Amino acid sequence: MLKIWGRTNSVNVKKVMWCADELGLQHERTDAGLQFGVVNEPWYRKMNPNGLVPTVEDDGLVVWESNTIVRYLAAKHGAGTLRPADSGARAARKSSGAMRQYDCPQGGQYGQAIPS
Ligand SMILES: N[C@@H](CCC(=O)N[C@@H](CS)C(=O)NCC(=O)O)C(=O)O
Repeated sequence: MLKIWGRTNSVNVKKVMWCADELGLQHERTDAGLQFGVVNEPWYRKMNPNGLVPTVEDDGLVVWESNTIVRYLAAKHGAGTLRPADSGARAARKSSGAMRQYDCPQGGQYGQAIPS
């Protein structure tokens, strides 16, 4: 089952939860970040070296950076819905910024490469 780490009052975590719900994916979420801690635990830092939320684990694959997670889930589960079959429509969606990143002010960013 898809595992999500992150507190629900984080917009970046909400984005991933929205995506999982839209795709009808069963998932298990664990509070992490701010008052919940967790993000500075060595095992968490091994998954997400930025020490931020969200992070997900899916069948052994760890993915972090909310937009990367959304693109990964859409690519895996969203054919014809969140991932349009037509490459032109996909390009238009990217151009529109529909999945544009929301960066929290404290966020240090560097991403992972997941083919779209
Ligand atoms: N670019 C990152 C930003 C992640 C980020 O800044 N997350 C914030 C919450 S919105 C965070 O982890 N803050 C520290 C904390 O909650 O402990 C992403 O999109 O995932």
